[in-house]
Amino acid sequence: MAERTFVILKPSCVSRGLMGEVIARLERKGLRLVQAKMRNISQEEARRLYKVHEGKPFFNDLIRVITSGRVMLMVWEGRSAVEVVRKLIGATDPVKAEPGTIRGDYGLDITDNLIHASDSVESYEYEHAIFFTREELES
Ligand code: FUP
Repeated sequence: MAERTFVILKPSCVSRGLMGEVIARLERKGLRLVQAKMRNISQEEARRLYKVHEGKPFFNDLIRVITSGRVMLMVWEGRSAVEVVRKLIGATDPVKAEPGTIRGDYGLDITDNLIHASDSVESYEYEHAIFFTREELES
């Protein structure tokens, strides 16, 4: 099975009408969208997702941003999907992200940086299981 990665289009990406743009970029690269759903994330889910950032100065802002509206939860598949999607989204801080990357082209705020993507296969395993059941991800 090709590698999979977990992606969230954050509330600002949805409300600014950038979903199609982002999905098109991942599709054009050759990645396959395995599953997607739109809904709000609960406080509890957000705290599980960002557990590694607990106690950091930006943690509360991060939870506020990700729970502030509907998000698009997605699983993508393809060769080295984790690394490829991280490259396409760009550096965490949109000011530092290269032009041509998603954050580099559409963002300015470091916390509200449009998109989340797993940074390793281990992160994918942990993150996707918060939001998707095994049945939902059967090919
Ligand atoms: P990334 O994997 O690129 O999303 O970045 P991190 O895992 O380092 O951070 C997770 C989220 O925390 C980022 F999407 C935005 C937020 N963050 C800040 O708000 N300030 C920081 O200095 C670092 C991260």
